[in-house]
Amino acid sequence: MIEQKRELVTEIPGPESLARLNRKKAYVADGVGTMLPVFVTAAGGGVLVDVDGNSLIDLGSGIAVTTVGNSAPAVVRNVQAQVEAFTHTCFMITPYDAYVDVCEQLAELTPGDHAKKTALFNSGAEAVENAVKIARVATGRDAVAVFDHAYHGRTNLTMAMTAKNMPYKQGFGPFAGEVYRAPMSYPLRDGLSGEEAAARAIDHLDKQVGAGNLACVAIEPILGEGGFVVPAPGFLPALSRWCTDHGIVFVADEIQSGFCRTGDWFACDDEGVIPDLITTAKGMAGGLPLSAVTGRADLMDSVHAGGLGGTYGGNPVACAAALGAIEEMRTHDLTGRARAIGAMMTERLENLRGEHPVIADIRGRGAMMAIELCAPGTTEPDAARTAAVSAACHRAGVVTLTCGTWGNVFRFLPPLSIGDDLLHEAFDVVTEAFATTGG
Ligand code: PLZ
Repeated sequence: MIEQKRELVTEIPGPESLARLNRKKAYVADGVGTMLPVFVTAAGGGVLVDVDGNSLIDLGSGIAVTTVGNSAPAVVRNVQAQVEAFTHTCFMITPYDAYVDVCEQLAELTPGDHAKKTALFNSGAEAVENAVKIARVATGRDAVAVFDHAYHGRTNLTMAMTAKNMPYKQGFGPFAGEVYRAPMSYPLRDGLSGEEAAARAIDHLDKQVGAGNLACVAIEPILGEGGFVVPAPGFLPALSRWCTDHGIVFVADEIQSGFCRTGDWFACDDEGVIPDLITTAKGMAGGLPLSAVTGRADLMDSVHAGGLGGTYGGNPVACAAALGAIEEMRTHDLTGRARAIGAMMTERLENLRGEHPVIADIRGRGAMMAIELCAPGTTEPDAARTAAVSAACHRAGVVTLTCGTWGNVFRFLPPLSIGDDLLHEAFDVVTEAFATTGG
C-alpha cells in the first residue's frame, strides 16, 4: 500500500501534469473533460499519487467506484489470476464460472429474498437500458417514468432519462421517446413529507401518462449526479407500492448508491424497499467495468433467448474483480465502515455549517454525503462559491467533486479504505477552503 499522506511537492497541477495536459489537448477529444488534470501514477487507501510526486487525498473514489480502495488486495489477486488463465471467451459463446458466481452474489446481496436472476453488462448506462428493455417485454407496455434531477447515463435512451441538459444532452437529440419525468421528493426545496411528495408524483404520472401505460418507474433511491438528494422518508415505499398495485416494474438505479456506499449493501435497504429490478455498477467491481441488472426471476426470464447480451458483458476479468471487491466488502465490514465514515463527515459538516450560512443543507447517508450551497437564508443556488471552494481544495491536494442540477452541491465519496486521520485532514482542508473563499 502506498504511503497514506497528503504531500504537495509542486503546485497542483504540477509541471509534469501540465506537460501531459498539452498532450491530452492534442490527442483526446475536447468533449472528454477532466476536472482536475493531475496525471495519476498510483493510488490506494485514501491517496492518489501524481506524476510530479504529489500525494492527494481522494474524496471522490473515481465517482463512487473505488469503494474498496484502489487496487484492493483481493481485487488485484483475482484479476492477476484471471488474466493469466484467460481474458475473454464471450459468455454468449462459451461460459465460465466467474460470471455465474457474480450473479449468485447479486441474488444474495440485493434487497428481498425472492428468486432473482441477473444479466451482466459493461457500463451503468447499459444496465439501465437493459432494465428498460426487460420491463417493456415483461409488461408489454412502452412508457418509462423518471424523475427531476435524475441521472441515468449518456446513451440515447439514458440521455432521455437523464434530467440535466448541460453537459449531458445539449445538441445530442433527438432523444428516445416514451420517457416521462415526474417531480422528485426534494426536502430542502419542496418541504413535503415523503407521502405528500409521492402522492404528487403519482398524480402527475397517473394523469399525464396513465398507470396502465407504464412499463417501469426508474429512480435513484438517493440521487447521484443530481445532487445527492435523499427523498423524504416514505417517498420510496409509497412509490414502490403504487408500482406493485398497477403492475409497473419498480427499477432502483443503485449504480452510484449501491455496494456498501450508504452504510447498507444498497440504499433501498434503509426503508426496506424491495425493487423489482435493480441496476448496479461502479463500486461492484473495484474499478473494472462491470454492470448488472438483477431482479425477479419471472421478469428477468420474460426476455427471449439471445435478447440480452453484448460482446464484453460480464467479462471474466471484470467478474473476477467483482468477486474480489465483494470479498473485501464482506471481510472488512465495509457497510459498518461506511456508517462510521458517514458519522465523522456529518459531524465535520455540521460544524462547518455553524460557521458558514451558505451551507443550506447537509444530506446523504453513510459515505455518500453532500452539502448544498445557497445564498444565506434562501434556496438560491450558489454555484460560484461551490466552484471556488472546490478549486481551493484541489490546490491544497484534496480531490473533491461537485454535482447537482445547479452545480451548487459538494459531494463527498471517500473510498472506504481511507483512514480516520486522512479523512479528518481532508475535512481540515475543506474547512480552510470555506474560510479562504469568503462568506
Ligand atoms: N446511473 C445513478 O450515477 C454514472 C457519470 C459521470 P456509466 N454516474 C457518473 C459522467 O459525467 O458521465 C451513473 C449513475 C447512475 C447511471 C450511471 C451511468 O453509469 O457507467 O457512467 O454509464
